[in-house]
Amino acid sequence: MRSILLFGFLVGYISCWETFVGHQVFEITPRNEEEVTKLRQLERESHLQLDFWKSLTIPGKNVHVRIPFSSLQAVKIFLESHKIPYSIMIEDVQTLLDKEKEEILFHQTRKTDYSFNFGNYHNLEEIFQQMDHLVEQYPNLVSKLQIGHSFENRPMNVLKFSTGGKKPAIWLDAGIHAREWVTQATALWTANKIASDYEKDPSIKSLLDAMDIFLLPVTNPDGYVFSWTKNRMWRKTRSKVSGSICVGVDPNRNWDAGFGGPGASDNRCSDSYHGPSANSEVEVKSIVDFIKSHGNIKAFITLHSYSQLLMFPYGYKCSKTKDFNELNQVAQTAAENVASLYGTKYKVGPICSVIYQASGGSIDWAYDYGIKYSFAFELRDTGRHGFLLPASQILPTAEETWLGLKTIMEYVRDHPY
Ligand code: INF
Ligand code: ZN
Repeated sequence: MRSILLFGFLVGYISCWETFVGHQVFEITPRNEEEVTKLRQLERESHLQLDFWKSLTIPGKNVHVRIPFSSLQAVKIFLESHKIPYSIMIEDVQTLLDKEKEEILFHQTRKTDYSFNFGNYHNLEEIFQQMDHLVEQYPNLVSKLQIGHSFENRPMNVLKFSTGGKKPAIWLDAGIHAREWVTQATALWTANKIASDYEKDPSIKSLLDAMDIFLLPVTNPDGYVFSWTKNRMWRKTRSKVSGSICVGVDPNRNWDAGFGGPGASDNRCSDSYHGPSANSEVEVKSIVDFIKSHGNIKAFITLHSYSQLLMFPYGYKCSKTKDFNELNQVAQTAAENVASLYGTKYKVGPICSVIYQASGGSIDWAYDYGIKYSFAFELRDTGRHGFLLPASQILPTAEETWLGLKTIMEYVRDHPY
């Protein structure tokens, strides 16, 4: 065991690949306010380098936290001495990473001609190639537009689905958080679904008769590349400011909606750092500018993972929106339709009550800007694999998610405002 660990560290060190050998993910459920307070103390110990996959909120709600090998003893002793119950959800994160890599390679070597395997994970270059390929295959329906560029100058490539003319439109984005790989994969599958089934599926035809769809599969391209090449657990952008050793801003805390309020961090090293100012991230600014200049976006849908949730505003405050009843009804129906395929259960509600108060989120900005139908999905799973969802689950995830997306889009089509 020891030599394996040592080997892992060395390989990681030499290749400058972040290694996760011996890292475990704990599920912890604080039972009362004291235990929550104790866990808040633990969270503040930055030297432990804890990565909260699922944040600490209130008593009774579970927390998922990735713990580096070197902090395991300290965390166990802390939890046990305060009698806070926990269980090990993932025994060794690196084992899951190795499996993921193996699965990617396995699918690649079985490839014969040019075919794109939507049931596998793909790097940024492959995703961009496939987007171009879709435009070539379906030139009358699909086009590509670049709405801006990332901090490291990668294009923000959007697919536009339109039968012509300028119609009211749906915005759909994925991968604002780099490590949530099933979202970029689901977005790409969805793009292919819309394009390839347009002729044979009357429900898609009827959607596109009334509306255009804009789809951004990789909202955070720099982070995505980084998650493929250096650190699989990367979440933020890759923007740098002078005077800090820490890189990146949480792009889902950077929107101009309660910016800098509760549920965002002003610590540059935090994974939920809100950034120096609203829209400081060029990726966020590009989308905001695009939405404003389009002027007729009727729905704003964003894909995250994991937790199986379908949420609507608000996150920056915990009061209900005036559209609560309608949004809740739409989301409930969408969630039922998601579950109808494989039984995957989603929880539905406003961000603040379903997860936690979180400021600067995209759908809050969209809603306050006037886009009534603003929703955030958190796709599979509920923690068994977390961000490291096996590639074998991409297709079922995308298929069931499509049923939810379609529910929302059809509702928007039938309820013009
Ligand atoms: N979760 C939330 C986050 O950004 C989801 C969320 C959505 C918060 C919308 C606020 C607004 O922290 C994740 N997990 O990123 O995927
Ligand atoms: Zn996310």
